[in-house]
Amino acid sequence: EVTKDWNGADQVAIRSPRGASVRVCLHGGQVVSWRNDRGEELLFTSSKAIFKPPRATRGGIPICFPQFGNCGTLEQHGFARNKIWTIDEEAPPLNYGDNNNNKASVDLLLKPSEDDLKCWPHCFELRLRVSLSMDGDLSLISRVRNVNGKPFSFAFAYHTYLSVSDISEVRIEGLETLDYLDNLSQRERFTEQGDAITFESEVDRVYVGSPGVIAVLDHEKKRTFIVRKEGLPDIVVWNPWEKKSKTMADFGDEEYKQMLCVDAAAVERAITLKPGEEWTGKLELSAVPSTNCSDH
Ligand code: TA6
Repeated sequence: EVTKDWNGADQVAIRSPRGASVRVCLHGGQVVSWRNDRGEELLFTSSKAIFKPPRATRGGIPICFPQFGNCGTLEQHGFARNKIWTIDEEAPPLNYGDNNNNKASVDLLLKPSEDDLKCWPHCFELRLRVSLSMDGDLSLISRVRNVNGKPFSFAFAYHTYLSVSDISEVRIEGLETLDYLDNLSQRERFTEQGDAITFESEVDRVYVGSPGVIAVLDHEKKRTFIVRKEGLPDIVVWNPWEKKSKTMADFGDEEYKQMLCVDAAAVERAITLKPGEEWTGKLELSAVPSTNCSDH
C-alpha cells in the first residue's frame, strides 16, 4: 500500500502472506525496511538518520548512481539517492498468486530533469523493480537505458546496510583470494589472504571480480545473509568503526557495532552504454537461519 514518508514523498509497502515486508521510499528509490516473517528488521537504519532532502537516509539500501564515492564531478555516490522517483506506470506490478507468481513487486522510475541534464548531460532512464518473494527474499533489479543520447559511462551500487548483532561476531565468506581496492589507502590494490573476512577496525574496500554469491554470517543472531548478484562484478565492504563513526552527524557513535555495508556494485570498471543499449544489475538478498555458522 502507498503511504507518505518523512518528507511527504510516497512510500510503498509490500507485505507477503507469510508476514514478511519491504518498504520503499520514492525519495531516492530507497528501500528503507526489509522484515522477515517474524517482523524482525534485517536492514540497519541509524537512530540519528537525517530525514530531509537532499541527504539520503543513513541506512536501508541507497542507490548509488551514476557515480560511486567522490571520485567524479557529482556529489558523493551520485544524485539518484537524492531525487524523487516516480512509480513506473508502464511496468505491470507482480502480485502473489497472479498466474502463480510467488513474488510481489513495485516498479520505480528515475529520469533526468532539465537541472540534472545540466550536471550530467546524458539521456538515461533508470528503472528499479523491488520484489519480495513468498519466502521473504528481497530482490532489486535496476535497468539503465541510454535513451538514444550519446554514449555514456556510469558506476552503480546497491549501498546495502545489513543489520547485525555485533560486528566483531560477523564474517564474510566468498571473497577469499580476491583482489581489493583499499579506500583507506588511496584505493591501493591488495589481495585478500584470509579464509573469511572478520572485523576488528575500519574497513572500506572494493572487492573486484567477486563471485555471484557471498555469505555474511552473524554468529550471535545465528543468521546468514546470502547475497546473490548479476551484472555487478564488485562487492564494497564498509564498516566505519569507532573513530569514523564519531565524525558522522547522522550516525551514532556506537552504531558501527550493529551494521555492515555489503554493496553489490559496478565500481572498478564503469559501465558504458551506446545509444539504445540497456544494462541490468540484479541483487537478491536472503536471510536464513544458520544452525552452526559454517553451513550455508
Ligand atoms: O561504502 C563505501 C563508502 O564510500 C565509504 O567510503 C563511506 O563514505 C560510505 O560509502 C558512506 O557514504 P555516504 O555518502 O553514504 O556517507
